[in-house]
Amino acid sequence: MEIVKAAYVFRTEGEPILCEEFGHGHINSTYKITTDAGREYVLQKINKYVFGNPVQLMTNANAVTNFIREKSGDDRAAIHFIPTIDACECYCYRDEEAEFWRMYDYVGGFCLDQPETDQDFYESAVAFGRFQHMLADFPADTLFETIPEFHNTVDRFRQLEESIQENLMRRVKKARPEIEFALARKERGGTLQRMRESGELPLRVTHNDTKLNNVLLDRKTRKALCVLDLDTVMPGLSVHDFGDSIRFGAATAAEDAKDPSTMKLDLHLFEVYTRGFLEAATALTDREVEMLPMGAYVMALEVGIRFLKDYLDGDVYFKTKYREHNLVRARTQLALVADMEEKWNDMQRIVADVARQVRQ
Ligand code: GN1
Ligand code: MG
Repeated sequence: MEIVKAAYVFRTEGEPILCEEFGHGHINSTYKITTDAGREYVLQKINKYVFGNPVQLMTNANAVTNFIREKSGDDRAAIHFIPTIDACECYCYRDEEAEFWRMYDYVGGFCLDQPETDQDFYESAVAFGRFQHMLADFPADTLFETIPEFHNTVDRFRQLEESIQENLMRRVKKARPEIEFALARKERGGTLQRMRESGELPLRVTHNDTKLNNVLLDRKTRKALCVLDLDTVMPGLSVHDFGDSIRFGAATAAEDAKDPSTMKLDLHLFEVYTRGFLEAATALTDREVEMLPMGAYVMALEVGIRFLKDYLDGDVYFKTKYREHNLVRARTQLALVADMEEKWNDMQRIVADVARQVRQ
């Protein structure tokens, strides 16, 4: 494809000669740029609709990556943003259409949508657990809230109800079973938000998009190199970070699998992840550990209702490939919620057992 113009405003080593679409995130547009010096970079256009303030987003991302690199003394422990030619302080470029771009080093490695082996998933748990651990003494209150109320599930339900009322696209009828299923779980869905407000769960620096495909793995060793996608780094709850990983990676089907009956929680992978996460994130409180299963449950429910709301609104937030894509995603995610309800006692037992083995 033609080289995206923004590729030329960053201080790359060599001139851009190749531009390819890259990855399959739902939010930003991503390209891989190769230069005549043989260097490779990732170039991204930040989605303005989702992120109202890209400068704040980049300020967070820079602060966190610098902190991790300095603390670990390991240059590869976090991604490197590339400065712009005009040396913008926040390492981003605003083009004439007021679109924001950023670039970072492509360090090789690969990301997985589904774990191929237990070890892959374990590695991602260690990566996100380590992220949590490394940032335990980062001043969380200095970070911007890039998407206000991002994991406020109580507010997510309010927004869903608003969309049902508006019924903008006349899609409510079609989504009736999913709507009923979701609304019946509104009270339980608010559990963590209430614990956050009461201070029962501490505020942490969280990643907020801890899917397996946001962990970069080394091609040879398959060990975690670093975590990617720092757009949603903000103050939040550790159990949300844990939960997002589970709902995505310990699931037996893809997020948009068309047959919801194929979507289950894999208890074995749940245990694998719990182990890696608790081994690395040693500073969690007992209450946080106890609420890990609730983190998984609430995250599946929350993303389920976000897909559902977006379907009702006419697919304005998540990129879709076909008309019912968001409804399919919602249905499949809610099937995972139902399966977690079946497996609730097992989830709690596993967390308690692993915690006993790992935490002294
Ligand atoms: C979005 O674009 P991606 O896949 O990194 C979304 C997440 C959802 C996810 C669902 C900023 O992430 O919250 O869990 O889709 N990111 C944002 O697949 O809304
Ligand atoms: Mg993301």
